[in-house]
Amino acid sequence: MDTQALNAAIRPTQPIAGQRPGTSGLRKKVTVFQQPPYLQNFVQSIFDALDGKSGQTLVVGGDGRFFNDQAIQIIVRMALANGFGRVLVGRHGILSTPAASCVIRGRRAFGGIILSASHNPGGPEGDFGIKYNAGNGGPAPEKLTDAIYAHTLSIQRYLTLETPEVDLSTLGTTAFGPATVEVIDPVAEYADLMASLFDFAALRRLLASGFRLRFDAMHAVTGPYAQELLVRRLGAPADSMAGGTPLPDFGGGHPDPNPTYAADLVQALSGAGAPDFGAASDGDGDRNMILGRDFIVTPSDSLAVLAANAHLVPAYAGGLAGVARSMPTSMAVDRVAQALGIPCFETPTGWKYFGNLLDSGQITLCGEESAGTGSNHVREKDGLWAVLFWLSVVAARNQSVEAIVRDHWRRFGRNVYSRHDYEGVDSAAAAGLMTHLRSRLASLPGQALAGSTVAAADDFAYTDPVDGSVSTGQGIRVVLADGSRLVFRLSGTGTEGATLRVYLERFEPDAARHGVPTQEALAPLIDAAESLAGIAQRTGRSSPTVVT
Ligand code: G16
Repeated sequence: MDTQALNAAIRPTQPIAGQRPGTSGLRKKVTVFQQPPYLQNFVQSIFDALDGKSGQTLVVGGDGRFFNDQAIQIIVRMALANGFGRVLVGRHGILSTPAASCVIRGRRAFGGIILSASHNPGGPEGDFGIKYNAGNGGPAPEKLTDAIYAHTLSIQRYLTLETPEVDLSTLGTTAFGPATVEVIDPVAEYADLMASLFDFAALRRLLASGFRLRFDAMHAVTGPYAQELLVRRLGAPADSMAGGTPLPDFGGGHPDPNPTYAADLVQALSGAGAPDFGAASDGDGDRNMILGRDFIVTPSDSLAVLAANAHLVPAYAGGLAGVARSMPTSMAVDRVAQALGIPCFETPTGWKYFGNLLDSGQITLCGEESAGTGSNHVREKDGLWAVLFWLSVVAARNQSVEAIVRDHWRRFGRNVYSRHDYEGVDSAAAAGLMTHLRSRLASLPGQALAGSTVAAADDFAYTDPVDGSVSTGQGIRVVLADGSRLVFRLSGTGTEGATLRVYLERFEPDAARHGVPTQEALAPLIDAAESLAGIAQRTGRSSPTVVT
């Protein structure tokens, strides 16, 4: 064990405007975080909002994007100066978001700081982000993020150590006075957790049978995790991996696993000679995309299929306590829950809203339309977990991805679903559009829309069933009598202007119509969204930036 002195110092500072955490922590351009004391102020505000941290363990890690290494150095020294007794850091400052959650829980840490802007681009001109996860391993609840924000408005000083950089390249422990910094293997504990959930022998047999997979890590954090799990432990050939080397700028790409930004993977899965299974994960490893040959699984369908097949996975063979989805996620999983006779909860967008339901044992699986699926094994959505789950279902059912989804639709009906994103919209125009929609809500019920009538329209509000906390203004929801839905909300994760998201959903019970192309099946709803919100006129956009 190396030993260094604990030379704490108090540095004066003052509030910086605009440090309000969004859907998933604070996200801004790298150039903003690089200007001292922007990062320092937010980190100190986190620590000031935490009671009882003295002598406790803090986990620190990030997705390896540009500025990750420098930010980690700043945070580790501040954590020590603020009285944490032990800081656990992934080697080179790397931890995927689900791995960080796994380590917080496994080591019974007080909490953790995760550095990532998720699926947003990286590099010197890209995005950066920071969030605090509590001792349950999950994103800080709204009460805590509100308290952190309040501290950013009154901060006057931050605490740090006057020490040289901490060596984060070597596994092991360094003492700083009474405290320690331990550099840990970022992959091992997470990989062991996965091995405890799934039947790895069955997965090895699948991969030895000639079944071919392609995993695209998009030059982001999951490269080493996928290498360990898919290649080393499960025996997939090394060339099953694409984008497996993590790069600080993600190779100039946009590490968002959707058909637009993972177009290479979609292409690789096309045609007769394509692999049987494709998957990708995002910047910090919590999102996933699943593909079969010539077939893309939508995230909402993925959640429903996993819930319907959970009994095939050892960790869930005993049954699911319940499931949950974010409000804009399609209602496909609701149908599965009904068939299984288990509760289905509808929460606001943001993984933090699943925390209490998972902690109280009311749900086992949960997911979101934004390419996130997860379970009670950690308190974050988990990209590689979803890949292993899907492979387990394929192995147990001995069917292709496409056959599994089509069978699912035949059994439960198909919730035809799409999200239209208008990115980089003028913020005032986007806010005006939402205000306009809110002003129309009361008059909508009973009106004819998209070949049906409006049954209900509201601005979604949620009361947490565990602690009673109320979250309002979570998105405009228009529900039609035929079960179709239109949802409008503004993204909480963008860093430039506003992103308007329009979510479109229509239930199709008739199997003969399950093959109708999605945008065609949704055309009346797409028109209705335009007529309700006046998107083109208010934003100047005649078509969405991204359609998923
Ligand atoms: C974050 C949250 C997710 C949420 C998503 C929504 O994802 O962790 O729970 O669904 O934001 O994003 P938006 O507000 O842009 O619709 P991530 O992967 O960015 O951390």
